[in-house]
Formats: sequence, C-alpha cells, structure tokens
Amino acid sequence: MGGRGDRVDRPTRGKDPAGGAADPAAVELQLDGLVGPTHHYGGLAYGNLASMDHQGAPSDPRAAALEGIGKMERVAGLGVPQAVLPPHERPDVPTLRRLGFTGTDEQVLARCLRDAPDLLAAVSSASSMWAANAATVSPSADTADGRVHITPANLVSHFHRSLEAAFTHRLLRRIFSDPDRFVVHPPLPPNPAMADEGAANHMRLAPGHGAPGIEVFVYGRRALRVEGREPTRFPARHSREASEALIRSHGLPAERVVLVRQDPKAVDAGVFHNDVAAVGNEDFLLVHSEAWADRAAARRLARRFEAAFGTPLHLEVVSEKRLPLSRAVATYLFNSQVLTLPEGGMAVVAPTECRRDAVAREILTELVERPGPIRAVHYVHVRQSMRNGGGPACLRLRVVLTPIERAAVHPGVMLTPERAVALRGWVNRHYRDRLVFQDLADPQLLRETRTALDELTRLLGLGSVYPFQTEPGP
Ligand code: SUG
Repeated sequence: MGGRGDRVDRPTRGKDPAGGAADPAAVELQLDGLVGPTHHYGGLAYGNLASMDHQGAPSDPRAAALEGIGKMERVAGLGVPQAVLPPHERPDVPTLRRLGFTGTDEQVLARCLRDAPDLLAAVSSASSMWAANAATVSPSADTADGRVHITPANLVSHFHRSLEAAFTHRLLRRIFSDPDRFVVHPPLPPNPAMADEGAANHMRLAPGHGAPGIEVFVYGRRALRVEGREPTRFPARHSREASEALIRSHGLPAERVVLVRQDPKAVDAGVFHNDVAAVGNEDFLLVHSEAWADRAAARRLARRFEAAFGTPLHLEVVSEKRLPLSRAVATYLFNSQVLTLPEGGMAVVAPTECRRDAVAREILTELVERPGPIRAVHYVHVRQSMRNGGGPACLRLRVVLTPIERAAVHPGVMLTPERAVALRGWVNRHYRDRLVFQDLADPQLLRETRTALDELTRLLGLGSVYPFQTEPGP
C-alpha cells in the first residue's frame, strides 16, 4: 500500500523565505491524555523521583481524571484549541497472554497478582495519560512534503511505557486519518539504540506557529558511539540516533534542526525528560542553566533563531543558584505549558506546586512583569499526575495545525464545553475514588473499566478501537 503513505500533496500556500509553507492562521492544538479508570502509583519509572516516591500509595482515579479535564477546560477557556486522547486499556491483558498467562481474563489477572505482582503493576500503568510522550509531531510548515508528520514514541526505556506504542499508533491513525494532511509513521524499531520518548524531548521555536520553525531535539545519550560520560545514577532514556531518525523521516531541513544533549548531571538529578528542565513556545524559551551538557547551547540557539528569522528569541535562563535542579524537579516549573493566546501574547499554565514555592512563583511573576510575550500565569491542580512525575506539560501533545488540517482532525475528540460536561459525567459514573494495588486484579474493576471505555469510544465517536472491542476473546 506504499501509494497512500508516500503520496505527496504539495500545499497551495505561498512558500516562506525560510523554507516551508507559512500560514498565519495556524494554531497549536493541545491533545491531552485522559486519565484511565485504573490510575495508580506503580513506582515504575526509575529515575523519575515522584514515581519512585509514591510507589504503592493509594490513588484516586476519579480525582485524577477530573483534574485532567479541569486543566483542559482552563486551556480551552483561554481560547486555545483542546482535544482529548483516550486512555489505553489497563491492565493490558493481551500482553499478559503473550507472557504466558492463560485462562479467562479474570484468571489471567488473578494468576499474575499471585505469581508476578510487579508485572501486574507494569501492565496496569497509568502512563498513557502523559501524552507528551505519545509522539513527536512536526508541523507542515517544517516538513519537506507539506504534511504534518507524527511518529508515535516507542518508549522502550521502560517496559510499562513500551506497551503504549502500538495502541497509540492505532489511535493517532484514527484521529489524524487524512493522508493528504497527515503522515502517521510507525514507531521507531523497539530497541535501546532507537529509544524514543516523544515530544517530551522535542521543542519547536518559530516566529509564529504557522511559520517554518527550528525543531530542537534533546537526547540523553548516543547509542551507537560513546559521547562523553553517561549519567551514573539514573538512565538517560532517549537516544540521539532516535532523534536523527525522526529528523530524516519527518523531512526536516538540516538548517532548521538542532540536536542538544541533556546534561548527565541533570538526568541524575531527576530530569528524566527535557520538558522537566526546559519549555519553549514560538519565540520564547525558558530553560534551566544546567539542563543541557553544552552550556552555550541556549545562547547559540537564540543567535540561530535571530539569524534565521530576523526577530529575537525571548530567552530566559534560570540559574542553578536561583532554582537548583532539585527544586525545578520538585516544583515542575519547566513543565508548565506556554500557550499562544488568540488575542496575542502567551499564557503560562503552571502546576500549583510552583505557587507554593517562593522562587518558582517569583520567576513566573517576573515573566509576566518583564517585557516579553508572557501575559499571565494560570495555576492548575494536577496533583494525582504530579505524584507520578507528570506535570501540566506532560499531559499534553502539541499539534500545530493550519485551518484546513484542523478541519481534518477527527472532530469527536475536540473538547467543546458540552463534551467537557459529558466527560465529567462519564468519569463520575464509572471511576472509583480509591484504588490500591490489589484492586488491579479485581474482576469487577475489569468490567467497570471496559464498560467505561466502551462508552467513551461512543462519546468521542471513535468506533471500536480497544482490543476488547476488536479482538475475539480467548
Ligand atoms: O515516563 N511516569 C511517567 C511520567 C511521564 C512524564 N512525562 C513527561 N515528562 N513528559 C514517566 O516517567 C510512572 C508510572 C508509575 O510509577 O506508576 C510513569 O511512568
């Protein structure tokens, strides 16, 4: 079927001098992962301090899902397009079958709880909610064929996350199904050499969303050759080779990509993804001074931006002295969303943890007061996600879209005010407000989850997508 995937639909818009096609009407869609009914604290993400700290704590899936919907409503209320990415079904019973468990689904879960409890935690992970890791997205203004390129992340660094790739691929193909507008690539080969953590390690700087931009790929290590020293405490998750593969397959011009390495010391301090120490939006970049191994990289990026686009990059570097990395990790200041407002300027959506920290709060207040694009800071409470190391920015995938592309996105996932109300009602009907580890093998929870997800696919008009809907039983 090479034909469709290879089809090139040259955009009819004018070419911008910097390369791709510019469309001033382009906007950035925030595609947030909806928290699933089995949200729990598995302690699964080695190197993610919050996940490690909360292992085994009782969770509140209902509060988690409502917090996420609340954040989406806040963002939509700012006039920023917002959409919903459905949760993956967990526990992942088909994976347990591949790993040798047999019997009915209920028996599979009971046997897994008895014989391999760590595995039950892993196949039940809440992690699909952090949509920043779902994929890497290159807007059409940047790509050689003028289409939006999307590559689901293989997430091979952690077993529980690697289970997301296939279903994410299926979902994204359904949501971005128009081959004239979107190319949804398969995930990169699932091997540590190609370890890909998605947009958590990708930033895009541009004079405007619709203009060609500089795509910044941040990696943790080089896999096929030694490059400097590795972190000693925690693993560097993302390989340079994965980023290079994405640059090639998305058709990004060499003069508008930048590869930057995370500082191994930052990884050891708990910066498991770049979006824990840096955030960019259009012509604004907020970065911690010790985020990247090359301390001159941020300034060089600013010079490159100016040379390419003839306008300055608003670069804000937060020093280690002012906010140590440990505090950046605890507050998740850099995991704020920076959003372009329809009326002009930008807003920051920061976790409430930043309001409680005097320095983080002061930095955010200064951003608003100083000359620059930031107009306002909005604090959101996403505590259930933060306990697993996921802040506001982790919960969303950014997809820059021109009006024509936006019209081609599956409409059922868009968060209208009515759909937000429907989703809240759906959560309140189906989600528990307390979950402990043993519950993951509860046959009643399995039934509740499937009933909920079945209803969700109707609510979002997605048709049958979940394995329990599409695949014959045992
Ligand atoms: O991969 N936590 C996720 C958090 C991802 C945050 N995303 C971004 N930074 N973009 C992770 O470390 C913990 C799951 C658990 O322990 O149950 C987890 O996978």
